[in-house]
Amino acid sequence: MSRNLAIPLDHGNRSPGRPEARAVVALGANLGERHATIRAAAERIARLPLVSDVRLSRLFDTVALRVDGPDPDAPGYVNAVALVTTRLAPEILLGMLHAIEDENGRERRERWGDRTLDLDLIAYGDVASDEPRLQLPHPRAAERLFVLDPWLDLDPDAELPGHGRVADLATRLRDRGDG
Ligand code: PH2
Ligand code: MG
Ligand code: MG
Repeated sequence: MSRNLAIPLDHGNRSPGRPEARAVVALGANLGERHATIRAAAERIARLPLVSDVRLSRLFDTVALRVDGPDPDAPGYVNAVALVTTRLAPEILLGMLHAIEDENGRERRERWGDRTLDLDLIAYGDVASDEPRLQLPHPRAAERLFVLDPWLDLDPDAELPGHGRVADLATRLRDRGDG
């Protein structure tokens, strides 16, 4: 007769855990092989454990935004957004995004300096967090057309939790000649 073991037999993707959530990740690069880096990063995210789906937007060419404003003389960015379906907790997902930045030779010297790869967690479901290490939604996303435009490319009905429709935010920034 077999005994019932108290050890769960399946630690894999089907084990009960957190429900799937939809995370929004912004990708940016202004050094190196920017397009290839962005595409490879999206594929890398898709291979993370507990990530079941990744949809990557088109790639957008954007002018570098520096601390003191847009700088057309700085190396231009390629920006994109990925919609990620995952059961990773947001802080774990964020840690893995930082690890992928590091794999791509990301250096952290100067705020808003040039970078081979930047991966920002813009939203995770409706989660709101003020923790310094996990700010959700991303505090500056509503002000950045280089995040909102690729997001709209994937999902014209997207909403940024606490800020309303992404399409309306983008229209307001454009009317202001900003973003
Ligand atoms: N990211 C920054 C600073 N400036 N400018 C553009 N165009 N795109 C970015 O992704 C970007 C930026 C800090 O993360
Ligand atoms: Mg960023
Ligand atoms: Mg970043």
